Amino acid sequence: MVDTILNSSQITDIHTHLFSPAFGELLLWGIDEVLTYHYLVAEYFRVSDMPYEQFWAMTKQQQADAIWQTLFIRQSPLSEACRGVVTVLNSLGLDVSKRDLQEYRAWYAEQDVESFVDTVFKVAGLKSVVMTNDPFDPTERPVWERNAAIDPRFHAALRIDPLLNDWPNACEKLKGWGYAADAALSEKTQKEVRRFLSGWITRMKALYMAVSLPPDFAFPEDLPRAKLIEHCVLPVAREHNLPFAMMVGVKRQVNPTLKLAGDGVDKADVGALERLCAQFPRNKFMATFLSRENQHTLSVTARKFRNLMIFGCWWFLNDPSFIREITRMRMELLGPSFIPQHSDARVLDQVIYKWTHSRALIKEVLIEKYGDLAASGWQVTQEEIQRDAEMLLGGNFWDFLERRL
Ligand code: HDL
Ligand code: ZN
Repeated sequence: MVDTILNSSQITDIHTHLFSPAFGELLLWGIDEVLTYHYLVAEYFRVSDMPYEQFWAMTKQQQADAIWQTLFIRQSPLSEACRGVVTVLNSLGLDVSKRDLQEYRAWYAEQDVESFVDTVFKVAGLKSVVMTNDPFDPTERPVWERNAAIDPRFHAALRIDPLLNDWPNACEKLKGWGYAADAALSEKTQKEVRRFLSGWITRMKALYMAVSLPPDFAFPEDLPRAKLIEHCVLPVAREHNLPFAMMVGVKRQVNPTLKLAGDGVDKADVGALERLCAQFPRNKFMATFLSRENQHTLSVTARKFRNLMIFGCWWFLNDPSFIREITRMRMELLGPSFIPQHSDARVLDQVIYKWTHSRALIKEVLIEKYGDLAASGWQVTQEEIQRDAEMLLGGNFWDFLERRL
């Protein structure tokens, strides 16, 4: 019964890097994009001595060929990212026993993006996804400015890394867009930043504001970031009643030659989040941490603050061994009052594997926990399982957006 319900419940994928077809080339899809996902690029360079610049000079297809030969033919695709490619191909009805990349390319060549979106949402069991939308991105910004028609299954999240993590440059950009901003972050500038944020939330119909933060993120801290969070982000979040999502622990560009694949991880201070939740009880916070070592503290912190919704097994934690461990721990500490997963998909096809794999693991934990209850005479009903599944796979997110603290 749990199996059927978990497999049939529709998902809201609360953090992705996907774009609706209206964003044109920003929407990545197809086998060559799947194979050149930065997770696979990092794994490719572990076993290839090809000079970095030679790889980056190749076409997308040549890069995909190199990755296919190296990670799928010369060795078994045993990593989670490689396994994911196999799951995608198999779920789309392609014959993986043939290991014939040309045949897969030929199949993809017959697909069109609009119907492929429908196919992928259906196969992955998605109701909707939340994009990552950056008004500082020169490719994305014009799409918003021309009010393009966006597929209603694709919701927006206002991503503000440049504003918070690179204030001097962001300040110059704001000035160029007509905001009266000064690097000293005067009261007047704070007001202008609030106007900027509020305007983009309205334009995008953003469901939340998000930022990724380094392992040494602190609050309070004597940096523009803390001032911007306290005097700009949080007041605007309260005004629009939307959460501020913090994704903490990424060490950007530990190996810049890997480009997007060059980021690393380190343990961060959950205390910064704890102090924000305590100091701003009327703000709603979403949080995910990148380091496995932070997960228990994060779950305990979520027990202390009803204005904190923790989510996902992010990036280097989006692997079965960690998803199992973290979801079990969260269920034991929080009951079903958390968001177990987001896909973080960059390529549309990936939601198929990221959700096929995670659904199975969430199901496994639920079966175990329902079994524990049954051992004490508490037999869950089909309706109760359906309710719990819907909470975990999207309901908790939408309810948290509605809550007014
Ligand atoms: O900052 C983020 O949102 C991360 O998810 C990065 O985009 C990262 O490159 C990624 O795609 N992780 O899965
Ligand atoms: Zn992401």
